[in-house]
Amino acid sequence: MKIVKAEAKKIRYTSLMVRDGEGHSHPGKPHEDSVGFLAITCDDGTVGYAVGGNMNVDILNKVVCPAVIGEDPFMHERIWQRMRTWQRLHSLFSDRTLCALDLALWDICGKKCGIPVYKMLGGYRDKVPAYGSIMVGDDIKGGLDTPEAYAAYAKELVKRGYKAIKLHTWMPPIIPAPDPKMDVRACQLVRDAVGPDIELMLDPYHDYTRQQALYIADALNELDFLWMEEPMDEHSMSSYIWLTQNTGLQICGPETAEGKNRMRAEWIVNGASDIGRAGTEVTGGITSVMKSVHLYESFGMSIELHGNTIGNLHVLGAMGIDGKYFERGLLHPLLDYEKPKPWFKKIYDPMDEEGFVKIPDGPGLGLDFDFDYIKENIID
Ligand code: LLH
Ligand code: MG
Repeated sequence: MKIVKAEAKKIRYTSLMVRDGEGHSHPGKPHEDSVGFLAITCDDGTVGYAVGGNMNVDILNKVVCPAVIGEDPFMHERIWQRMRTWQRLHSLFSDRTLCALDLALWDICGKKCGIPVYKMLGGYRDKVPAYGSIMVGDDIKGGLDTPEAYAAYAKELVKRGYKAIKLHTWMPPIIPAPDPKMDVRACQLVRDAVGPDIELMLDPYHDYTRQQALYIADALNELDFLWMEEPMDEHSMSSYIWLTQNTGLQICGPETAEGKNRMRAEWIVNGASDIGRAGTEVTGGITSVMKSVHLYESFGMSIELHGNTIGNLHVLGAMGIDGKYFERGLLHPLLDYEKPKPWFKKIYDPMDEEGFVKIPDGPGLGLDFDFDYIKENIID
């Protein structure tokens, strides 16, 4: 089996999300936007797809797609390793772009074998509990503008079936300066609103000082939070070692630090977090996350995956270690998470009333595309 065609394009759509100056997403006025779409075709007609995830369409078409023509998609590890080394000098070739290639290749392999990707990886479970991941705070009336607004929304999420909730709190430019006290107040009110049986986590401003991070961690420990993630710049591993040693709260990470499984190995041997973290978009696809999963397992650690990606769902279905949750979100009172993006016929992560998401049962990634929409809205 050989790859005969590989091409990335963009799909036009109406977005309801805007990004602030620091890149955080919030609800906004409807406007035209586009999303990347990669299709890889084999000589027997099997096609693998990846969509979104901030893939760089230009790098895919100039660097990646020409390199995979003629390759056997089942020699997947070889392709991934080769592309990984190419990232060094192709400075715009991000892990998110590598992830798009990786997903399309896994999709092909699963489709060819007629089974879902999580079973190709070695299946462990067919559903996973989800947590509601609340969007970064804002200044929108009826949105997430106050600690009280978080508490009211958290109550709604519990009614919807969530057994665990994570807050992302306020960050510049929404507020002039990050505010640890406001973060703790929101966490306190959410704990009061949902009671002791809901698991809670916090992902605050990502550039606090050690003292600010410790103040929040100790307060959250009193509130019986499960973990805090990325309260400081992850390039300072020493700061994470210091925080992990000084607080009783579990620290989860690294999330955005570059270096895939190798950076995670450094964090493990240095004791820089209690819970590991990786994700298909931030660490270069399913292939990469599985390496981290096995790494954490070998050190007796659990790992929590970043983001609501289709790839993460399949990895979660193949994880025999304690990686408890699928991150469902980002959720916001003014947005309808249950509505599929226009290029899909249905969402891939519907959640039942008990708070579980079923792993799509394929074949391949099991994505249900609306090809009529895609055809009409593809940008050539
Ligand atoms: O900063 C943000 O907008 C969020 O933290 C976002 O990156 C989110 O995906 C995250 O970190 N989840 O864990
Ligand atoms: Mg995070």
